Amino acid sequence: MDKTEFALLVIVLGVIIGVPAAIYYYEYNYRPSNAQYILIKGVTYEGENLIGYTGEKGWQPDTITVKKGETVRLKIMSIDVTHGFAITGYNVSTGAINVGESETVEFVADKAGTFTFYCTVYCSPKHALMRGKLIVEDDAASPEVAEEPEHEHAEVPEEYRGLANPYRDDEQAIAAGKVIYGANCAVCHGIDGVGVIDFTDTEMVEEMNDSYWFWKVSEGDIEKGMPVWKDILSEEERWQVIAYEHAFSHTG
Ligand code: HEC
Ligand SMILES: [Cu+2]
Repeated sequence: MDKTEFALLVIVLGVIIGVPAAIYYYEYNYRPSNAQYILIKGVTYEGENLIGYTGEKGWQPDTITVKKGETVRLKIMSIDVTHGFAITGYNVSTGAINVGESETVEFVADKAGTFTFYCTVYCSPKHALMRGKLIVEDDAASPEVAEEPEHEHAEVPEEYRGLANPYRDDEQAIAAGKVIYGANCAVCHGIDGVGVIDFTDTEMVEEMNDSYWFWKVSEGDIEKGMPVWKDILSEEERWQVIAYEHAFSHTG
């Protein structure tokens, strides 16, 4: 092989290997994806073990806004301790994410509205505060239509009818309910009872009788993102937490 032949070979090989490599590199790193890409960092509120970290706590950012129909790609990163990420109303959940690691989830924002995202791993005593909002805007809808949908209360099924809360105004039970609420419910319903719905709204709360509360808390509402509690909380605990939730609309 003389010098010219060798040079030619190098060029040919360079093209054969280089072109696909360049295309792959471009596709992977630069090609404008039509997915809306958002990085969300999880930082626990009890950050004593966070040497050198001076940023904000909780989910960063804690509000994300996308357009209806858009493909959304979220990269969730645990900054300090293990967190998990899920969105109510959307079938999005990462499972546990170890410190310094990240998980990427992709979904199509096909439902307009405001959805709560929250931490699924107990990360500190303030775990319940680890939540944020996904706002899916619907450009097509007029402002009136985009307003909060009418909040309707479905009919209680037979097996849950005619129940009465044995602890309605029982101070001790309400105190016990407060603890249960903080650990299990506040993540979506808010420490102050204002979250996915407003438990301080007396009119709305009055529409729900004890049977209704007990049914909803026991069986949940998977469609809307309310978990099932009957296998997690005893009957007594469910009534206690209901007694506590009820107090939001009477003391506030
Ligand atoms: C993962 C988030 C999440 C958690 C945790 C959660 N809820 Fe809910 N809950 C929801 C959603 C979403 C709804 C439906 C809101 C709606 O009707 O628009 C709901 C609805 C309810 C309702 C019915 C309200 C109505 O008007 O129909 C009750 C009662 C309720 N939750 C109680 C609880 C209690 C008690 C706990 C804790 C044991 C709890 N929730 C924990 C998300 C959650
Ligand atoms: Cu957490």
